[in-house]
This record gives sequence, structure tokens and C-alpha cells, in this order.
Amino acid sequence: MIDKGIQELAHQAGNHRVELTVEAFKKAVVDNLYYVRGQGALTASKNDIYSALAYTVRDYLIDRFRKTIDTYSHQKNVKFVYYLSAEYLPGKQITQNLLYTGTTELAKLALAELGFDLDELIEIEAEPALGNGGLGRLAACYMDSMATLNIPSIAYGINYEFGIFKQSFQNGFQMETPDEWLYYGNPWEFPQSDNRVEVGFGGQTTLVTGTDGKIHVHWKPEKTVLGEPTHMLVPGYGTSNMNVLRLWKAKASKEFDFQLFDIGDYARAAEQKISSENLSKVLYPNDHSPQGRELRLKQEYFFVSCSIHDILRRFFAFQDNLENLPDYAVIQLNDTHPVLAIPELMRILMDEHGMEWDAAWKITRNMFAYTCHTLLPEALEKWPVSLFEYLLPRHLEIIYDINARFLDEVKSRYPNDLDRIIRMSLIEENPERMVRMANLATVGSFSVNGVAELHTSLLQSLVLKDFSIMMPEKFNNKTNGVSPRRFLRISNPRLSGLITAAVGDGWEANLNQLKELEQYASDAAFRQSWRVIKGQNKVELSEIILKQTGVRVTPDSMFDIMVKRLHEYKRQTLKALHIITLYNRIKNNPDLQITPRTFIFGAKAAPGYHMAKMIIKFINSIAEVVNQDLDIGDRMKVVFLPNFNVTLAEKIYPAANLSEQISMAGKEASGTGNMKFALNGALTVGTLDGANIEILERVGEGNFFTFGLSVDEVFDLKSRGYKPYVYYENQPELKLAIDQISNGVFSGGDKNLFKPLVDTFLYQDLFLNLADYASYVHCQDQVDKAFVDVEEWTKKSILNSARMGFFSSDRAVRQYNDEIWKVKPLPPG
Ligand code: F58
Repeated sequence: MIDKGIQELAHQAGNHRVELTVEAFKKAVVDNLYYVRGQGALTASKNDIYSALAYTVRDYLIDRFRKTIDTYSHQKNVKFVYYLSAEYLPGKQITQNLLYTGTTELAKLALAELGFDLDELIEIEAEPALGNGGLGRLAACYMDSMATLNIPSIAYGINYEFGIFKQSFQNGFQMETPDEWLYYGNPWEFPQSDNRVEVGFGGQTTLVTGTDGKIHVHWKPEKTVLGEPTHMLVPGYGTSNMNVLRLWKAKASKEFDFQLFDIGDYARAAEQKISSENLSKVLYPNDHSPQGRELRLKQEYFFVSCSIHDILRRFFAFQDNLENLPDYAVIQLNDTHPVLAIPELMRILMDEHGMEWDAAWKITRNMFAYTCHTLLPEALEKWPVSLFEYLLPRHLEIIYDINARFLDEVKSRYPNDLDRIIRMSLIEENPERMVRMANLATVGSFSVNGVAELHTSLLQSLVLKDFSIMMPEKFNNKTNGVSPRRFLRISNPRLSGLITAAVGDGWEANLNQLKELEQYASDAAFRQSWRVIKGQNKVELSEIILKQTGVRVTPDSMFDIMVKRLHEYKRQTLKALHIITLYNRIKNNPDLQITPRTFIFGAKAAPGYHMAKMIIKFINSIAEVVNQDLDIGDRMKVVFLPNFNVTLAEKIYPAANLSEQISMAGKEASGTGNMKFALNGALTVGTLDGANIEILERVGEGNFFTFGLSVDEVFDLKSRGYKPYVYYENQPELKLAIDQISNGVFSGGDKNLFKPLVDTFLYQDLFLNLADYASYVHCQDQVDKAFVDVEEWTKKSILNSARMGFFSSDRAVRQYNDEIWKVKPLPPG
């Protein structure tokens, strides 16, 4: 076998690259510095050294990757999971790749001998910021778990040149600057120019008679763009299995350029080239409100078309009968962003492979599974039919055909029920004709899942109710999970060490093992060690806070943290009202004994979401007033850390005492930050929303602070006609806080700055801040009391970590595989 021969030769020639000794590691770093970077000791920059290190670690990955590929080639009939997601937030690669290849210590020692500090070099790496928030990070946790569980899989996405913007604050306002994560290149990527795919846009469809005498539809696109894949290796933990993340980048198609060159229009050819390549330039920084821009639809179709072609290319390497495709491939759609994969597969099967509708539909419907990540109606993607007519005419025809057949079924199941047909149609008629992507995803998939129990049940009873009634068998729940490697082992090395000392090795890949920590909750010495570590993590975070914001905070205070995207439904505003209330209590009674707290925020607002940006300014303004007030002293500090991302998150979760999960019930699909905090021993103050409910069930009522209206109560209050003004009038502390905002207390006397916020509170308050205020403040008073009892609090903290086993992404992925994908895990070798 050629590949094996190459591997042997490679090992003979360069075996020092993958030997697990300090000497070999050192030699490999020097080798890579010299031969890959072309640098020597005198000329190398820090970045050169970092790159040489990254290449060295990559060599260990390559070795495993080749062995994994060998295993697949050997088996020939391996079924793969193809995970399609427009977003990925994997975090720094180097820390994970060092851990998974078992080279962290080697690297530390080898670099020290060469005169460098590993941690400093790790700092240099830019994280791939290819996502907005929870959805992108979940995709990264699932890649990690699929690789760890030896599940053959490829994750497909877009190689955005600019990821989510970098956030800074100017006078308390959010400023956005481009995130050029590829500025210094990406040492982890392997460009695969040989597997380019051509993607069409626009043009017309015509009927043609094929060589077989049958009539086919022929789509002649007006333009084509090339998709060039690059892949990054995704190692599994505790296995030598290696999966890949394959990202597509747009390249101008050559043929197209030449046409224009031929007629001598060089400048226009160049313009067209730039315009084609703009396709994958930038990630849309929205969350929960799709912008409906043409470029976004193009991005979605672009990466989906590339991925489907790639999946078929891989299928044809070993198989020839397309009817067997579902035996070799299952495609998980991460929300509706990749849902065009459904009509794209239909198009390829029918137009390019001459299949009849029924045969093509049977294959397609057996291949797709759809995960929904929201409950906000405005977050469900819809695209104008007119945009489809112009960009994707063939796909629109196919969608119409799917719809016609589907609505026939609906009619025969529910005769004379026009309203139901209007609701279930893939096309919305009024006010503008739109394609409803969630309906398309549901009709074209064999599985539809929500991401927490409450979310799935609300999907079934509200958002996709008609579908759930008609096809209940498709619906299932997969409560989210997070990677214990990324969010405990890598990010909290001190606590990981203590946990390993207590429960032994192996918990990183079997999080239920943490259960054994329960017995240590009653061990005073263990509690002391637990506290010391939390304290050390807080000191570390305090240093970051000082550096980033200039505010000196006290590590002894309670670290009360709210980090997540900024959205009104998440209610950063409710937290702000609580802070103002405490501030007023101290101002009214300067000798008040309260539990000192440091309030820490992190959140990016979508650049076009004005209210969210105002809330950032609002919190920064409160921080300014509170932090400078001498009456307040160390009893309260408020900080807003700029540019919350995975790297910063890894410093934040380990330092938290209190985790704020305070969305209005019925709005947060699941949340995953809630899991990361609790895993690191923070106690949660939370509403009965998303996965909070399941966390509460597992950690136990005594170890979790709940407050606020339940989903049923929210519906009830809204149906009775919610009047926030009444709550304002009847609660003096609340009234005082809102009056102060209104009177300019937090805006240097400017009564206009936060007027829209005040008006929202008093006359609209869609997310019931005022209705939940009393319950929230009362609950926080209980938190204050609980925190003073250091030993009890530590017990609760330990029990939180101990009972988080269920929330491992390994459990979630195993469930996806057992219940949806049904792929056989294949350990290499
Ligand atoms: C999030 N969605 C949910 N969407 O809000 C959160 O509850 C859940 O835990 C998480 O998914 C994982 O299931 C989310 O992050 C987005 O960021 C989309 C990006 C593209 C535009 C629309 C929102």
C-alpha cells in the first residue's frame, strides 16, 4: 500500500518529529523554524517561534491523521456524519492540540531549554472567531466529542477571512474593528486546492433531452464561483482518531475571468474577481435576527453546494449506486443556515444524475437531520422568493415541487383546513412571498431536534406545532452539552489537578466520574483546597480586569458574572437594575453591611442592534458611577470586559462564584454558558428557562437559586395584558432606579441618552424585566446570605461540579449518534 510506504519513509526520515522526548521536540521546533519558516536564531520573531511550535505540534497530529485515513481506506464502507454549520468557534488550537497529543509538558521543557516561555507563545495565537455565540461554540464542542468518540465525521463550514468583529469601548460605547485572524497566516490549515468545487448563481433553467432520451432540467447559471477547501485537524481526546473541519473559501472562477479578458475588459474582470471572492470575506455579526441580505444567502448556498459536492466525491471514491448514499452519509444541519443542502442534493440527484423525483426524494429525506436553536419567531430565517428567482432559480423550482407534494399530503390528512395549509406551506404569501427555511428543514429531514427539554417541547407546542402534530415521530430532544476538555481541563488546570487527585484519571472523557466528588463536599480539607483554587483563579481574572479596564477589583468579593451575547431577551438590563438597587441601598445607608460583589459583564452586541448597544453604554455608565463613588468603596465594583470570546471565556468561567442565567422564561433555547459555569463550581441564579431547568434538576434545589415567572406564568401574564408601569409605581426601589436613569444620574445629567431604555421599561417591556424584578432582587438577597457561609457555599460549589456529568458534549453526541446518525464508531488501527 502506497500510503503505508510513505508513512514508513516519513518516519525513517523524520521520526524525531513525532518522538515523545524533549530532545526530539526541541529538534523538531528548530527544524520547523529553519526549514518551514526559513529563520535562524538571530532573525526569528516571536511569531516565527510560535509558528515553529505550531508546526511541531501539527506533525504529531498529521501522524494520527494518516493512521485514521488508513483505517477508513481499509474499511471502504464507512458511514460518515457530515456536520453542516455556518459557524464554528473552536478557540485556540494550540492548547487543545498540545493536550490531545500529550505534548504540553514536552513543549514547555523543550521551549524553556530554547529560551522561550510556552504560555507567552500560546498568547500569540489568534482564535478562529468564525461564529457569533452559542451556536458556533456548540458546533466546536460537538466536533471535539465526535473525534473523541471515534465517530467518522467531517464538519463543513465557511473560511471567513474576517470573523466576528473585535469589540472595544470608546466612552462606554461599543466600537467594532475587523478581526483579522488570518493576518499572520494559519499554521493549522491544509489547503486542498485539488478538491475545488464550482458553484453557480443566477441564470435560467431549460428543459433538455438527455442522451438517455429522457427530459431533464438544465440549469445554466449566469455566474460561477469556485469553492476552495482547506482543512484543520480535529483530534480526539484519549484516542488517536483525527477528524477534520473543512472550510470553504470563495475563489474567482478562471473561466469566467478569461471571458472578460478576451474582450479586453481587464478592469471589469478584476472587479468581478473581487466580487466573487467577497463571498466568504466576512461573517455576519448578527444573532437572533437574520438580516436577509443577498450576500448572506449566497454564502449559505455557496458552502452548502461545495459540501454536498464534496460528500458525493467522497461517496464515489468507493461506491457507485446512489441509492445507497444514506448508508454512507448522514447530514446534520446546524440550524437553518445550511438548509439549502436539501434542494441542492435533489438538484444534483435529478439534474446531474438523471434520477426521478421519487427516488431522489427518498434518498434526500433519509439523509438530513435538523437542529433548531431558537424560540424567537424573528430568528427563523425567511428569504424573499424574488431573491431566489434571481439567485437560485432551479432551487426555487425544486422548493415549489417539494411544497406542492407536501401540501397535497397535508390536504389529504386535513381536508378543508385552509388555515393549516397557509401555516405549513414552505412559502409565506403575505405581506411578501418568502421561503420559510424552518419549514423546508422540517419537511426535508427525518429528524428535528431542539436543544433542551423545554425548548423541544415549546418547538412542538408552538413554533413547529402543526408539523409536530402531523409527524410526531420526527421530533426529538437533544439537550446541549459542553466539552469537559476545553471548559475544565484546559481552562481550569488547577481545579482539574485537584479533581484528578480526588477521583483519578479519566474524568475528561467520562464526566460522570465527577459524581465521586460528592463525598468530598463534606471533607473540610478538600473544601479548603477547592476554595484556594477558586481564589487563585479570581486573582488571575482580577489581573486581566485591571489590564483591560483599569479597574482594581477585590478577589475576596463575590464574582457575579454575566457573559453571553447582548440581547434584550437575555436581560442584562435586569442585572443592571439589581446593581442600581444595591448601589442605592448603600447610598441610603452608608454603613450597610452587604456581601461585597464584583459584577462582571462580557457581551458583544450586533452592530445594527441599537437597543443592545445602548444597554452596553448603560452598563458602562453605571460602572463609572459606582466604581468612582467613595461611599461604595470595595463593596461593589462593576466591570465590562471588552471582546468576550472563547479565549477570554476560558479565564472567566473558572473564576466565577455566581453565574447569571436570567433570560425571560421561554426564550433561551438552551444556553451552554450555564453549563460551563456550573462545571467550574459557580452557583447559578437562573430562571426556569432552557437548560437551566435540567441543571437545577441535577444539582438539586438547595444548590441553585431560581426566581421569576415560569413559561406558563409568562404566557398568562401576557394574555391578561401586561402593564409594566404598575410594577414601577408599586415598588419604591424599582421606581427610584428607573427615575434615576430617567433623570440622568447615570448619564452625567443627560436625560435623553437612556430615554429609549426607560420608555421600553415603562411602556413595553417585552421581556418582563419589571415583572421579574422583585423576585430577582429577593433571590439575590438570599444569594448574599448564602455566600457569607463560606463552608456551605463551598459544599454547594463542589456539588455543582460533581453533578454536571450529564452536560458533557460526549453524552450529547452519543445521543445524536445512537438516536439519529447511527454511525459505527471506528477507532483507528
Ligand atoms: C443559541 N443560538 C441559542 N444562534 O440562543 C442558545 O440558547 C443555545 O444554547 C445555543 O444556540 C446552542 O444551541 C445562537 O447562538 C446564533 O448565534 C445565530 C447565528 C446566525 C444568525 C442567527 C442567530
